[in-house]
Amino acid sequence: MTHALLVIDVQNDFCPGGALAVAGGNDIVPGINAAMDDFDAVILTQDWHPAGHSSFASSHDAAPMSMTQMPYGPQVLWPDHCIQGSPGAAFHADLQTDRADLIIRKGYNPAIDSYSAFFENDKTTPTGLEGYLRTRGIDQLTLVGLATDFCVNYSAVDSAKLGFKTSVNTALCRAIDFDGSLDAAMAGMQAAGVKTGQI
Ligand code: VGL
Ligand code: ZN
Repeated sequence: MTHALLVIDVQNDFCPGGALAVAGGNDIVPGINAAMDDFDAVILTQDWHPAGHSSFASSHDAAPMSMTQMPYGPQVLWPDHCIQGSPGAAFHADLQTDRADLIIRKGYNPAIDSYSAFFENDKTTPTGLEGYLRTRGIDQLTLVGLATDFCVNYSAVDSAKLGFKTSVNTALCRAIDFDGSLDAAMAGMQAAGVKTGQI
């Protein structure tokens, strides 16, 4: 098997002090760096929104963390975060980015959010990651990063659905844990056949 480490959204805005800070988001960086040597390939994702993105509460005159209905389904409205080229969108300064074979950006479509590294939130528009993995012969993925209950969860479920052998190392993830989202994410990943735990 060819096994890749998929590092989800370890960016300043998801770390303490950032616009959408995940508690302890920075704590996982040394462990992720150390894990990189254990894999055949290392891939990083980067949440990468244009200013005024449709997932931002500020674009709807709504409160951050409220819900809205998009043409593709319900959507959480987030604080402005990971705006293309901003310091908040940059990777955490200590993350070893030189080791990455591929950096894949997502969320750049103004009208559609993209939690998953594989598909935008309409669940049909591909990012291209699947093709990259298949043409490289990668058939196994371990996911780490931020946030467990959103981008890690959606990416892991899509990965398993696409037939990749998929695990999430929860020791190297941190969650937003908003309105029961972490429990729902853990159950959803397990139901999709994702192996979860301190692996
Ligand atoms: C994420 C909310 C909005 C994530 C990205 O990386 O989990 N969450 N954009
Ligand atoms: Zn985002």
